Amino acid sequence: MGLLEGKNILIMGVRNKWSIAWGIAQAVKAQGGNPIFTYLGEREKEALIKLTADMGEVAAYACDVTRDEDIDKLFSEIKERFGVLHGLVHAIAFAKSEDLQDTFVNTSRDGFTLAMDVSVYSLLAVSRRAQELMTKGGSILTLTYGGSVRVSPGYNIMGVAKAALEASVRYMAYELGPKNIRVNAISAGPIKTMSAKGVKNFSDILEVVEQKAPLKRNITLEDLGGTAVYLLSELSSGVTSEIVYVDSGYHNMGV
Ligand code: NAD
Ligand code: IMJ
Repeated sequence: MGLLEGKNILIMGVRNKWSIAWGIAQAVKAQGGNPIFTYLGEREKEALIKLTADMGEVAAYACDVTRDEDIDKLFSEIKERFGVLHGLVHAIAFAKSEDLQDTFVNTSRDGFTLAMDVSVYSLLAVSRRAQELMTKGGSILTLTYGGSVRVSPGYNIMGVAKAALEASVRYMAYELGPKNIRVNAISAGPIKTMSAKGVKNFSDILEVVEQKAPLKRNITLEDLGGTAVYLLSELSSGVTSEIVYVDSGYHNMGV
């Protein structure tokens, strides 16, 4: 028996085979869970079809989280087809690339709003609908980065967005706890995905982790998948409002 046998788990944020959401989806599937996917646009749809080719029949829905109509449609389709939802994985973030290059103080009002909308508000927007379908309790999981609590040069507005995301996890955990819906975040160490592409000196960052972190290596999609399964399953039944670091222990090091 798998740890997620018979559980319907909505996974938002698969873009390609390097995506953290894809690593989590594979781990969910391996534990007998039923992943339900969303994708952003046609390009992502193609990639998702290829990736899930050997998973048998999988449900996949288009959803741009900046559009309320997309989110409403998604949850009415899930309600009709599956009835109950047990888990939700939110692995979505976006900021304008110029806001990840220029200095933080120069962030435009537009750029600030967009990053907060896609990377933070979307968690509330989808969780509000998801809770209605989590009639047997549930587990909501999002992805954050240590740039929320320490300065990671260039992370800029995303650091501020992740701080707001982590605070949102705590407020939502408090509000949804009475319904036995848990809300947690994984704070992942740096990992080479499309969202890390173009980050200045990313390979230097990976090297620093390898040298300094207790585990002396970078994290993998399998590391993230394992912790995600734990947080989505009954193994973590007493855990909510937590920011769980999966970063080889890097965040606990001093000089
Ligand atoms: P990724 O690029 O594979 O995933 C990001 C996803 O966000 C993509 O699937 C993209 O389609 C989706 N997205 C962007 N705008 C959207 C919108 N408007 N509506 C719906 N979906 C939208 O990169 P990833 O690294 O797997 O990122 C997943 C999460 O992990 C993000 O929250 C990221 O901040 C977080 N994270 C990444 C790292 C890292 O080093 N890669 C570290 C810690 C946390
Ligand atoms: C992103 C920017 C700057 C420094 C960074 C990152 N470091 C790491 C990341 C050190 C690890 C990756 N990360 C944790 C993210 O959350 C990335 C989010 C992101 C990335 C892009 C790149 C392309 C784009 N918009 C983006 N929006 C959000 O146009």
